[in-house]
Amino acid sequence: MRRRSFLTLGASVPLFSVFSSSGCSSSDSGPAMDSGAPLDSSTDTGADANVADTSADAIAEADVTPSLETLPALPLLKNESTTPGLFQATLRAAPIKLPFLGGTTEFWAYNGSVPGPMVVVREGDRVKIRLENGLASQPTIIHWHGLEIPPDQDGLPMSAIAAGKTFDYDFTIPEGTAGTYWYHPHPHMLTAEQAARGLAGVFLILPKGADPLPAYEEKVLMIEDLKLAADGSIADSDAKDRMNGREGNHLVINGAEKPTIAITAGTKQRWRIINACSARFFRFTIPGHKLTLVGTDGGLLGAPVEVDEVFLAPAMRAEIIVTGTGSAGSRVAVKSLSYDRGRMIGNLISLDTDLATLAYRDDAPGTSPAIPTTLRPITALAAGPKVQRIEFAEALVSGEMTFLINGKSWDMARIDWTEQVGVTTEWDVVNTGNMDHPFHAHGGSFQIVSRTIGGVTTPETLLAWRDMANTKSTETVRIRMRLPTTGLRVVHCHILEHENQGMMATFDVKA
Ligand SMILES: [Cu+2]
Repeated sequence: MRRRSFLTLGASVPLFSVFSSSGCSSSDSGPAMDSGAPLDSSTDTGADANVADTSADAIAEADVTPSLETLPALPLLKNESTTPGLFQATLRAAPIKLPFLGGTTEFWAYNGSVPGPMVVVREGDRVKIRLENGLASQPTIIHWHGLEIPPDQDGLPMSAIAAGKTFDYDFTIPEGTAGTYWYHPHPHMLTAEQAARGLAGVFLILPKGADPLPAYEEKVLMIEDLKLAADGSIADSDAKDRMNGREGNHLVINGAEKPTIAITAGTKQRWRIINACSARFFRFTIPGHKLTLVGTDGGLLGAPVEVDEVFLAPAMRAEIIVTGTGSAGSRVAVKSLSYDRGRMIGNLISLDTDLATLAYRDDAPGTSPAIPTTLRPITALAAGPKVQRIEFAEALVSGEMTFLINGKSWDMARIDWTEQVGVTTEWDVVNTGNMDHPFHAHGGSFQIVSRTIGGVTTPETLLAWRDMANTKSTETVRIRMRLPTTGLRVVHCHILEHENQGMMATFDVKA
């Protein structure tokens, strides 16, 4: 089986890649996802049935570009069920030592892999995943970021389990929610540390019916930000990290630093990009290439939009079509452009950064089907019966910076406001602070209606399902959200250090 040779090859070229401890074992890794074929169903339990056979390609690339690593495939979380429509698996969070940057780093990982294994399920599937907390002493819980599932399955801090305990998730994937999601820990005041130490993974929902997009070659790009100390260990967060949000010294995609992504001239590829960083804001672009935005946090758009760049605040996702307009054998940097996210300790301006290399294969140019002009219907939500104000603030309290929502630090025992199930709610997310705060709501998807800054209101022109909305200093973002289930939900800033320090609020969705 050639996938094994690919992973073995990867392990023998230890440049920057983080590998699964079980990476050479085909039984654990499942089908490779750096795929030359479209993704296939979760309910397929045959480990090899959908193996994307790009290993020969990977070997050729490694031969010609020894200084850059091919984008690693994400391991798949293997479905242990043989029942159609049921996905059953275990995720164990535990410390593990993995080779990285020529040394060894202790990560905290799901099933020994950084990023964690990718979950691939289908709309309508029942998902039964057991979480085992193998961490030495901390409680943990998994939040399925963006999934529209009941509050007791959502992984709220209130659901955290102690070290050594297990939590059995059991939920059904709602129809109409196909898209690119992810999972990460959410225990009170410990989310930032656990994510920084490696606990996060991709969660893909495939459509139940036919995919509106043709079967382009697919890539999943999980961008993470690792901060290593001089000895190769994951660095502890310092005061600056807690104030600004933690930025690391190694941006990695699927565990590889500045990997090479192969494309055949003339063809199109579908990229699913996940910003899993705590405080990195990307203006994702490929110079000389038009990108086609086809999806956001909550799945496909109504129609594709041609763009020069894609903005990804922390926790945001995008699906784009990359059209290989370059020539065979050429290479171009995949970049993030400079971005100013305000002021806290210093001015928070990131410079142009190379994220990866798009490398055109030497083979003969190919072709791909055209991108459909429409993808799926999205109906704009109507205005709600009230407008709830949700205000992000930074405040000095007793000489210490605190991060607040509506003037309060999160309290697990407090309900901050109520909503009514089945009624669209309208929220004004107001940023009175000095820096960007990326807003996240649990429990489903919302639509951005408008943005107001400097007294000027700009209607949002892109009708899209999201669970993230970035707010800039002094900006108000109006959103509308559907609330399909009752129970407690939270909203918070997705700079995880801010969430840790209280920038979170609880609302109760009443029957
Ligand atoms: Cu924040």
